[in-house]
Parts: sequence; C-alpha cells; structure tokens
Amino acid sequence: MPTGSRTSQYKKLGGRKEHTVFNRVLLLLFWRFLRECRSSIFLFLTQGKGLSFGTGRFVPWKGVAKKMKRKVIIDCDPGIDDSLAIMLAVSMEEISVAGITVVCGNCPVSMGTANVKKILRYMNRLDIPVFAGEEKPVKREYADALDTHGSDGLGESFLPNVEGYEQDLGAVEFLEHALLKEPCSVIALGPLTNLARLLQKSPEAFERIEEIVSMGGSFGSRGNCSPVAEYNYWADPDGASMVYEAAEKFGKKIYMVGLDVTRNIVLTPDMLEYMKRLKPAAGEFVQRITKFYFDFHWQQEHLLGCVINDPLAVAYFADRSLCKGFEAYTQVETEGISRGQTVVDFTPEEYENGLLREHNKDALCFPKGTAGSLTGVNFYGKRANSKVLIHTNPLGFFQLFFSRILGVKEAELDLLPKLVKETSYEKSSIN
Ligand SMILES: [Ca+2]
Repeated sequence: MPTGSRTSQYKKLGGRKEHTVFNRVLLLLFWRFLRECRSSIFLFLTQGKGLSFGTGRFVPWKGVAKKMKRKVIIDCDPGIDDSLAIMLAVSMEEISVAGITVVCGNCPVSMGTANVKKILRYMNRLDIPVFAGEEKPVKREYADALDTHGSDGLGESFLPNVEGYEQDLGAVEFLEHALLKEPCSVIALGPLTNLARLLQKSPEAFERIEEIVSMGGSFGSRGNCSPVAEYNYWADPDGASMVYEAAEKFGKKIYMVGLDVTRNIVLTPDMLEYMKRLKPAAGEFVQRITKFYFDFHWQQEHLLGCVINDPLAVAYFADRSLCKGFEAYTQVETEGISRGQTVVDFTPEEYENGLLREHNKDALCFPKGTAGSLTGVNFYGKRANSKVLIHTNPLGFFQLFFSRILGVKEAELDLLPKLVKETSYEKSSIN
C-alpha cells in the first residue's frame, strides 16, 4: 500500500486506537440505553403502547402501535362511572373495543343499553355494537343502584334516546361467538352475571378470554353495600363466585380492581372546572352526567367530589403501571351477612414481597408461627386465581383520563398535579 494512502496516515496518527475507544464508548452508551428502557421495550412489544421514559410516552412508530391494539369487550351497567369508562376506552389508541355488553346492575338492562348508545353517540362511535344481556342475577332478585346513579341511570341527565342500532344477538351469545372466533379480553365493570352465564353456556368460549379485568370487590377497604361488600359482587355474588372459581379451574387470574384502589380516584369540582376550561363542550358533558353523583357523595359521605370507580379498570388494562397488587386465591361469599365479600387467601411469599406487608402494617397482623413461617395465610393451598390490586397512582390515572377524553397532551395538564394532590380519600396510593 502506498505510504501516502489514507489508511497508513490514519494508522500513523494513532487513528485505530481512537477508533476502538470511540466504539467502546458507543457500545457502553447503547448498553446503558437498552438497560434503561428494557421494561418499556417489553411493554411496547406486548401492549403496543410505545416506550415510556419518565412520565411521558413516546411512540416511536405510531403505525406499529396501532397494529398492536389490544382487542377487548366491555361488559358494563351504565351507570355514571361506566359511562366515563366507556368514554375513556373509545378514546384510547392502545385498545380496540370489539363490542359492549350490558348487564343488570346500576340500572336495568334496557336502560343501561340505551345509556351506552347515548355515550357512544356523544363520542361519535355508534359503530361499536351494543348487546343487551342478563336481566337478573344468576340466583336472586335484582337490586338496582338508581339511588346512586339517578332515575335514568345516567345522573338524571335525561339525554335523548338513540333510535336503532339494535343487535340480533344477546350479550352472552355475542361473547360466545366473538370469543370462539378470536380470543380477546373482557373488562367487566358491572356484576359478573353475563360472564357467569357465558361460563354455563360455553365453557370453551369462557376459556378463550385472554384477560378479565373486573371492577369489584375489596381487600382491606370497607364495602360500599355492606361493611364488607362492594356493589358489583354484592348484587350477584353467585355469578361472581362462579367466575372466580372458573378462573382457578382454568388457570386464569382476574385483575381485581376493587375499592382499595378505586376509592382513590376522586373527581372533584375543581377538576371538573379545569376540564371545562380546557375543553368546554367535553367538560360540560361530564358535568351533566356526574352532577347527581357529586350530590350523592356529598349527602352520603360529606365528600366534595365523586369516586369514579370504573374508568380505573379501563386505564389499568391499558397501563399496568397505574395499579399494583399481589396474587391470591379469592373466593366470593354468596350467603349471609357477608354476601358479596371477597375472601382473599395469599401465600407467605406474596406477603413477603413487601407490598402487602407495607399495606397491612397498621391494620392487620400476621404473627410468625413456631416454625418461623407466617400464620393466617395460605389456608386453602390453592393456586392464585386473581391479582388483587391495592395501590394506585391517582395522578397517573387522571393524566391519562383527562388527556384522552379531552384530547389534550399530558404535558399541557399543568394544574392537574396540584388538583390531584388535594384529594386524598384513602392512603393507598403510589406516589
Ligand atoms: Ca359499573
């Protein structure tokens, strides 16, 4: 090679050495980057939600994220908070709502079905099919919650009915057909009657449910229908019990978004005002359907605001960082004064993972047994059929909720941290 060539000159100047050092630095930086965002990459690959850095979200290739939307059926009983949950679900690019099934709960099925259509019309999403489901619980009389949700089930907003859009199939038939055609997940926001009937009619379809996220039950929190029971499981404890038993049988885990976490999700008058300032039309619509709920919480609990349970289940389905909990074997009591109570049995290992121990340090006591093992746990020795969520992140939730239903960027919600901080209903929140 000629002495004047670029390569020999490069060698002469010690370029190879510099080149090697440069490569090493690059490699080190790349390795650190990979380590930093490995969980985000996992979420990206499994949920199609983009990479998360800090509190922001970055979708490197929007088209890919869109293709990886998670398909879900929403089973609900609208219901004021169900309606907010539907608004959130149909606003999220991370999920695709294949259909909405209605069950008797907060209001009768015909009223709930009409309410879903009213919400879908407002969201301009009447393309999503709505299916009327079970009109009464599996074994007992139906008890509505119109005292909480208003005589029209939608906060006495008395929005006009949507004519048409009837479906030939009932909710259970739709669930069966849809699941046998293609597995998908179910977000259950009401009593579990429709899912219990699906289980009876077509266990093979039930088995094809990918994930069940259920707003219902409670672990350490007091009930809202009795000292120990939350409404959805209290309303149809037999249906809920069947679904939890089936989850154990089929090796599934129900994500239990119960009162422990939802009671931290309080929409306040100031937040509502903020919504109206940001997007007047959307804010006024939310105000119209929640006013009755605000009044109810004031009268019943002396609370300036309302607990919106159901949207947290939708948000958690899309973003697992919003709630934390532990795996456990859960049963639902069907009789007596503790009807609808979730009886949660967990292993010493789950207790020792820290979250439960921290959660219970002031409330409950699990003494060590003589052999050094924890007593009062793992009574049944059964495998976990649930993930019981006990900690949540209200700010993270409201950032998602506001940004999606109002169509604004999270970064623009500058007042939200202060407004959320002022609402500490219970103390089981992730900071
Ligand atoms: Ca509901």
